[in-house]
Amino acid sequence: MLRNSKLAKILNIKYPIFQGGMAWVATAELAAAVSNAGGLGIIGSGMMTGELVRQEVLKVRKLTDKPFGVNVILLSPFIEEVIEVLTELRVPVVTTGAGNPGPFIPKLKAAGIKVIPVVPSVFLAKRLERLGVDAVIAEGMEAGGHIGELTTLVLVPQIVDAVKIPVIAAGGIADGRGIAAAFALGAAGVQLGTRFICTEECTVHEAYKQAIIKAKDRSTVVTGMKTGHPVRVLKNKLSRQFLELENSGASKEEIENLGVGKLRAAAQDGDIENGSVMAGQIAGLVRDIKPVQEVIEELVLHTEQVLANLYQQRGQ
Ligand code: TUI
Repeated sequence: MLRNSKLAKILNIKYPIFQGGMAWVATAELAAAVSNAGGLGIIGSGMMTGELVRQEVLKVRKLTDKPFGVNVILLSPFIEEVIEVLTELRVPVVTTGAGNPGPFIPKLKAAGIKVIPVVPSVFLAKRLERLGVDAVIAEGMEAGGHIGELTTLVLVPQIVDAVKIPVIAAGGIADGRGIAAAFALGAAGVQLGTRFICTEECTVHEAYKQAIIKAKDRSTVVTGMKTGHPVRVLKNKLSRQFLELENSGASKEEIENLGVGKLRAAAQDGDIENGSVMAGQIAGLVRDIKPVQEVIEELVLHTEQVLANLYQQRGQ
């Protein structure tokens, strides 16, 4: 499954393991390390300008000759110019988040780019399949950052049944058990975010990594439920301020303003009390910081062990 994956073959990678394209966190260094280790490294372009995205793509190309991806956030004010740059540079894969990428699909496909959007529902998965995307990432609300409503366990099999293109499972996966479970649900691959933050090659501030290492099962919370932009973060002073403001009946604008610049504060400056420390519910399972290559090798071996044990335990 991991070693003879059809999806991996289509993408010209070794294992169908994607690294989530996390804004401010997934830089060229992390993406290149994941691609060099046989997965699909993905640059998180977040709210970058076209020019900054160009520099990051040129950097990743210096660090690896393997395929890589760039994630774009459809809420970005620079989305048009970013798509322009990615088309010009003919990056191998574009993943999308936080919206419907429909209008950009023809342009990206015409440049020979594989388009793989994150979808939070069966409806959007079917619609984007009709528009010609190559695969979809079904991301459950266990994930960190901007999320949908459904959990991975219910979302993945429903999307698998609704489309013919490959489905990549995301949200709540950080080890071989999670990967084996995703395959059991019919996924062709997996995407992990939180696990890859705690790697040596990830350039995020050390305090951000330590906050994830310290996290337990109930350490995350969802803010922004009332603004229509729900975001999962580690509980801290900022998340408490968010929830207070939301419960006080403040306007959408006031609530959104509280978030401005806060991901950068956490990721770059290491302000893990007043910054937005986006992480998934699986943070409690992440206990160490290791080189990317070790993480990927361990994931592959662990998945194979879990699957083999499942067969041996038949009849239990
Ligand atoms: O996109 C993510 N995770 C993110 S985006 C993000 S935004 C950001 N915030 C502050 C600074 C920098 C960046 C943080 N984390 N995950 C993928 C994802 N996409 N989750 C949910 C969705 C989604 C939601 C609605 C995808 C499509 C969608 O469509 C609605 C529609 O318009 O049909």
